[in-house]
Amino acid sequence: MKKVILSGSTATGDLTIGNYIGAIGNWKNLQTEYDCFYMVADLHALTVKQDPKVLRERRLSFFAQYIALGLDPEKNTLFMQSDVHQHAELSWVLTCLTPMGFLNRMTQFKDKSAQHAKNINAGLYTYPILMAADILLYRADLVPVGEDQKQHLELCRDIVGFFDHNYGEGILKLPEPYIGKQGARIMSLQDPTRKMSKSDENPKSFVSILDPLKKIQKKIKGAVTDSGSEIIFNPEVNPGISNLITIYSSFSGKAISQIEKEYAGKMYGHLKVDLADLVCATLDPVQKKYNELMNDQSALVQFMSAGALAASERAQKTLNDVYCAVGIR
Ligand code: ATP
Ligand code: LTN
Repeated sequence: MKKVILSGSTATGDLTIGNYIGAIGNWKNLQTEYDCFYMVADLHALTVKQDPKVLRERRLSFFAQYIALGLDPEKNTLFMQSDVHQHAELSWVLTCLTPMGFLNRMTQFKDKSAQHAKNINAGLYTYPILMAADILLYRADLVPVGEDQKQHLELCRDIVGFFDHNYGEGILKLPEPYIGKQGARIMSLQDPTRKMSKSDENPKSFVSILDPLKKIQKKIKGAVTDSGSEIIFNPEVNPGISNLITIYSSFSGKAISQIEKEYAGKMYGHLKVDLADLVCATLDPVQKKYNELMNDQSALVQFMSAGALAASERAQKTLNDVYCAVGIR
């Protein structure tokens, strides 16, 4: 039996090279060795204000972006979170087990509530519990995420502990994080001390995988770099150029030390030009594939319903066990 993997990305904005390097690139490498469930977290998107029309269109677009980035719907179960009603149901049971004190520690809540000061809704606060339900429904062994999600995964593990203590062990599976070795955290191109985020209000801070290639060139060449001039990886001292080196290393497969050697004595501008070309060359076929998929949406819709069916079958088994354990079946 293959081990089970579950992961997802929130349906906000368009996927960025940060999401690709920190998450989806790794997911792709796992698709033959593991039984993988990858979802578009559209329920999670509701924690921040959404235009219903835009969100409706983005659901399909996100699904197409997953496939265009190399997730094979024949090898993985790709699905939309809201198509599987069990997520919201398990989330409620777990909400009733989770102490508020645990949620108070979540640093992402602090960041996001500062960012969305006019809309600090309860969903933004309880969102890590929905994320725990996402994972636990599939009895996932491993959860590949970027470093920013490690704390949420710890909370998920704590919730399993509470559940075991109250209702007995073996009903929920304790998941492990799976953090890719390299480029786990890509930083904003405008403020390299903050992570690159697809919902950042400054579009110059991220490269979206669907950005026109000319725009990508501009964004990378306009990335904020440090006052020094040497191309040396040291995020504490040179966060800007170190971030570009990390991106270069992830897209080229070259070690950071190798890149430092190749650019010894060269200017920041040299690296930026080469990096912009490399990112464009990588994303060009992705964009072509994306356009193909969006031009024939019937295939997308078919993949989506097949994914929903397979996912809900597995999810329902766990939900039944949980409902029995807590006494409502
Ligand atoms: P949002 O701006 O809506 O919070 P996001 O860009 O932070 O979105 P998520 O949907 O929260 O992206 O995350 C999807 C996956 O991408 C997660 O596994 C997350 O760890 C990873 N990820 C997000 N941002 C980065 C980043 N800058 N570097 C590396 N990995 C990232
Ligand atoms: N919270 C995640 C997206 C997400 C997720 C998940 C990741 C939702 N549910 C389950 C892994 C497992 C984020 O990256 N913001």
